Amino acid sequence: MTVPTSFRSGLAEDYLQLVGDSDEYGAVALVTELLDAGVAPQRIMIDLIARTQARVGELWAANEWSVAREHAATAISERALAAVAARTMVRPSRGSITIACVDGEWHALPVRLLAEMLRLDGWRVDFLGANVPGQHLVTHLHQTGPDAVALSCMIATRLPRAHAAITACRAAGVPVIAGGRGFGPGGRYAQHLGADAWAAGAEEAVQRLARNWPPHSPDPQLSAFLGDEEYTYVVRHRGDLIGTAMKTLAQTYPRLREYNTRQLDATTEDLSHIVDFLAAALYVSETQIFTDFITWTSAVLDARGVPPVALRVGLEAVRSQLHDYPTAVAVLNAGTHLVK
Ligand code: B12
Repeated sequence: MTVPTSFRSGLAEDYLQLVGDSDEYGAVALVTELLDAGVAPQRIMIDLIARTQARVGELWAANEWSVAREHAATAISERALAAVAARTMVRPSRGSITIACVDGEWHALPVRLLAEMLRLDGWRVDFLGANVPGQHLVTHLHQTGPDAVALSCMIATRLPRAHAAITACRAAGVPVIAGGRGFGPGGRYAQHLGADAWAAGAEEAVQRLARNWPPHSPDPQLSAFLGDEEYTYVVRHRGDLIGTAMKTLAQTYPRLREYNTRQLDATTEDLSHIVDFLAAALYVSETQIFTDFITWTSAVLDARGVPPVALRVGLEAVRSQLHDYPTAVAVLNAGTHLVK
């Protein structure tokens, strides 16, 4: 049998088409054929399934695929991943690792992929999935005593919860490896929040955990600003900030009065994201959390035909309520400058 070193041309497009057409059997058959042809399961997971998911995200962001189509494609990729995993059992030869998404984090597929990659490398994996509340995670760690915990945060708004979970895991004596794009470029915020290690993706995590684990980490150098007064104010008044901003928008952005219920709901969600990303930026003292979010939101709104002025007045409607909070105002200003 010849072992292909790369996929045939057009394979990625075929797989994208299958998940986009909700063809679950076709997608499972395709990955099974690849395994039968001798392709390494790791390559199928990383180069086909993960890469396609990134493409699905781009298609959703560009408004070419609906949310429903993205959900269906993701559900099929979960099945394809499960099919690969079911056919590649490995006897555990390393320690045990608990894998979880932090509280409020719903991106379970990236960590499912991480789990399967670590299993293939000989780890005994305890996979807890999406949205694991910190105190339940710690109770579980006390009951099971793993050698490591892998925490995922894909959206920066979950960083305060990630910090609580990291702190609690370390206090329970279990070292933490963090990952997911929520931890910022190069995992900068993971270090800031006290994680013992960080990895960009599953392959790097496999390597990182295979050597030098448990790590010898000094006490983390936490920022003095974590959870300061401004952060506390924004979080405590989240509902009021969003509600008042909606009322202000009705005055300052006349088009809002013609919005249907769906558009009004979407606007409320956008304002919620503004407040939540602002809170995360204040928590970690990193304006970039907010400016990255504004860059991303601008592109998403643009693809949906929403003019930049709508985002600008939304930002102003939040800022006008925060006069007494100079850091919050500075962060909002940095975001507003990016809206063309
Ligand atoms: C599917 C999906 C969803 C699904 C998730 C379902 C599921 N079962 O996972 C649902 C519908 C729930 C969802 C919701 C949202 N999503 Co979403 N989602 C995606 C999508 C399309 C694919 C995710 C995926 O499977 N990726 C495949 C994996 C393999 O990608 P990966 O990141 O390379 O994974 C590696 C690393 O992240 C790393 N890693 C991850 N965790 C960990 C942990 C450790 C310890 C380590 C070491 C490594 C590690 O290892 C992984 C494997 O190599 C992405 C697009 C994308 N590019 O990923 C958007 C995306 C992540 N989502 C996004 C957004 C905005 C959201 C929402 C806020 C949307 C909304 N308006 O509600 C919500 C937030 C929900 C929440 N609070 O968690 C944005 C994030 C943008 C940003 N600002 O950062 C993205 C990038 C889409 C986009 N192009 O804009 N989403």
